[in-house]
Amino acid sequence: MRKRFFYLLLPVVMIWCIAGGCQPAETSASLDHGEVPALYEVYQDYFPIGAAVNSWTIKSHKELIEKHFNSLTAENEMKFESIQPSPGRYTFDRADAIVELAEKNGMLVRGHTLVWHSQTPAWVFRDEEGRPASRELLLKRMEEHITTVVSRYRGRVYAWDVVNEAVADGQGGYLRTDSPWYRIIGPDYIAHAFIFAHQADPEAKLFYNDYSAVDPAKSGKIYRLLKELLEQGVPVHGVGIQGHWDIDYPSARQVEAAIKKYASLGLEVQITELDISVYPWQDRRRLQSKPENRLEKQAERYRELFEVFRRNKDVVTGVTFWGVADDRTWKDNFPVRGRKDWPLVFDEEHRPKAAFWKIVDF
Ligand code: HAH
Repeated sequence: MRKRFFYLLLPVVMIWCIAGGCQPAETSASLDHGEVPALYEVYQDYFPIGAAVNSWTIKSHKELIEKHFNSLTAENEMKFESIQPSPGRYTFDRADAIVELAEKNGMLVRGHTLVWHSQTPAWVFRDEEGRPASRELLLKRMEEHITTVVSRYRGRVYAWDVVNEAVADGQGGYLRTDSPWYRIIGPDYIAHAFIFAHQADPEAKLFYNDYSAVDPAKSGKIYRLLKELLEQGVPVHGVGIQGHWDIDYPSARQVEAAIKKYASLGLEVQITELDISVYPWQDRRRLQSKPENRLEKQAERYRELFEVFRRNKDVVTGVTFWGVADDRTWKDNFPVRGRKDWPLVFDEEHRPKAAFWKIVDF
């Protein structure tokens, strides 16, 4: 009886197969490459591979996160406004959930970020009467915040972006003067932040993190800042090059030059927020559908950049993507609100993109 059923079904299956039904799904990944390797395993001999995650993606992108990454950064959940929204009220739940996911999977955690001009509540910079806080008050708040947060994650967060984006953009002066930290405390707020963090966790690696960190003008200023901090004996161990780049910019040579320049100070270098937009920076237009030609170009950019990272593995101690997959990325709102972008190496269906294969086939 069972045998007869088999013979009846056989021609049906054969016709279905000839018609293409038993071919693997039409993704470039499974057509060209078969098994998808775990990204972090491919880079085992180079550096940890990280992703920025948030309270939603640790659920919606759990499978990808657990398979491909061995380092996590909280996209927003460890920022000042998330952790201490009002004076003395610390809300660690969402940050804890990310750290717990990492620990469950034996992943590293990068802490992001302790002192930044953005995503910091207004109360931080005001006194009880609503007047601008004094230098003393703000330093006290900085110390308390850093001590509380860094101590809580001592031994669990291995590296901190202690200060984020303190240097002025290309045309501007040296340090960013529109930061309330700078305006109220003065330029030594940066050194203080590192010292407080080091006291709270002497084992943690402490980073200065910034964007445009491979531009000649800005990298000169970042280099100067780091050199001055080191000369003053401030505990700074590395520089985070954010890596919010695009299909035209910057060149691989420029990236390599900046890595070598920072490393010449004896610092570690990490790429902390990597994504490659399909839109050149000046371009504010919207693409309505997925731009296949630009995705090819993007894949090529990823290839040449990872070649640089691998070649400099003695100083490059981590590469983190700013997101997991193209269905959910901050670039969908930056710099043009509501404009779709496709900056990562996994697509909207969580499948590996051409860019993924370019960085694993070497
Ligand atoms: C980064 N800034 C921040 O470090 C990160 O915390 C945030 O989630 C996204 C990007 C990049 C940046 C910006 O916020 C504003 C202007 C230029 C670059």
